[in-house]
Amino acid sequence: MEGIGQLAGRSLKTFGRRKMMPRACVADSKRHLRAFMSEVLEDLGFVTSECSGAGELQAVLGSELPDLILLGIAADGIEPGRFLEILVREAFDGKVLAVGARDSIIVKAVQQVGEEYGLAMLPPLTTPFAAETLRERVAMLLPDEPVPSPAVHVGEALHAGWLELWYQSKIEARSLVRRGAEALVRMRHPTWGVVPPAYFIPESHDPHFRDLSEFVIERALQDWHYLLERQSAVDLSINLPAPYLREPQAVRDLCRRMPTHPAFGGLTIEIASGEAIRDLDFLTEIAREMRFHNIGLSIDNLGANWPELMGLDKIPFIKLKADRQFVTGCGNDRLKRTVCRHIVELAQGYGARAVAEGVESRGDLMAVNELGFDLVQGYLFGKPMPLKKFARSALTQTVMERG
Ligand code: G
Ligand code: MN
Repeated sequence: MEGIGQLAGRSLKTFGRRKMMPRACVADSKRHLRAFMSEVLEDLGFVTSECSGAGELQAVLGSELPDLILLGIAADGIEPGRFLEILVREAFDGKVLAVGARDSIIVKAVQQVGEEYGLAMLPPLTTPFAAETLRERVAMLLPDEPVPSPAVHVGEALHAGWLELWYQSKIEARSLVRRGAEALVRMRHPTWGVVPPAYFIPESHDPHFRDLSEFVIERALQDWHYLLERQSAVDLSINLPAPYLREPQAVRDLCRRMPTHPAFGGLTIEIASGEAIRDLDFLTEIAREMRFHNIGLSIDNLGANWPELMGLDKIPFIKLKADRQFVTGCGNDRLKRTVCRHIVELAQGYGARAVAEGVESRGDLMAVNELGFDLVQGYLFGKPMPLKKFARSALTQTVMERG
């Protein structure tokens, strides 16, 4: 066991098993390079900050406490000599990763001087590099266990502006053309990094429950305009709890807020299957008004509870989405396939579209195509990603090679 004396000398952030997300500071004089490297590091699980020159370094070291500094090196970039001196003077005890051209003399010099100064220089990363190479280089800084659940209050997150919507494409099963995207709420917490909603969705009696739903609606509409400007109109789906729609004025407000822009193709509201089935009559009541405003309801995560939708005159949903538990791996699992088949049949019977979520492999895609799903969604086509990245990726990539 370690004695108190030894502990006292260590900073809390490195004590014992890592309890926090690692932090990285991306130092480069060019803004677009900083943005790119930050994005890669955030995908790896870092909380990032940026620094555009030696002059900012001291402040960043003091406020951000980075574990890693990515130092972009170019002839016309940051003055690496001054930069290293500041790191030494401030007794920086994290790692330094120099990034630069393969045969660059400056990169070699930085490496050598950094080592002589006693800084923990990682082997330099030469450009162009693959994200995987960067991951290997910084692997020792990543937590080896999933981050423990942060008790973050959603009210605090809303107030601090930590919430954002991430987007995952919805793809037409047969043509593999993108047909829309689902907006998923994420928290970008300054300590914990990106936190999925399981950790912060409030209980329905929590007063912030309503605020969170309103945030999702408001942001999705903002983002719709952003995507329209950057690339094209994207039909968005958002997730809302059924009890929110029962709030006075909620449905009317929602209808009133729909864009009047001619490119607006409609909004889908996904409602968790348990809630949706419990509230079927009410949803049927509001579905009509919503249809007039180009809002469609979808049942989300439908699974073994599919029989509860049998034998009805009609359902208020334009889409039925199969839970990924029954989609991922359904190619070689008859039970999963049976559930999926029933969901597709239900959808067809009610004139709704069947959506398969959790398509992770080509095998899954083949299976859901065979089953007759209309739309697919899943890691095979991309994980949910921040708005800007989503806007860029949709511009540069075709969804998948056809064939
Ligand atoms: O509950 P809802 O269906 O709205 O949430 C979708 C969640 O499923 C998102 O958090 C998303 O990250 C996750 N997801 C989407 N596609 C896949 C996939 O292919 N595999 C897995 N494991 N998760 C997925
Ligand atoms: Mn959903």
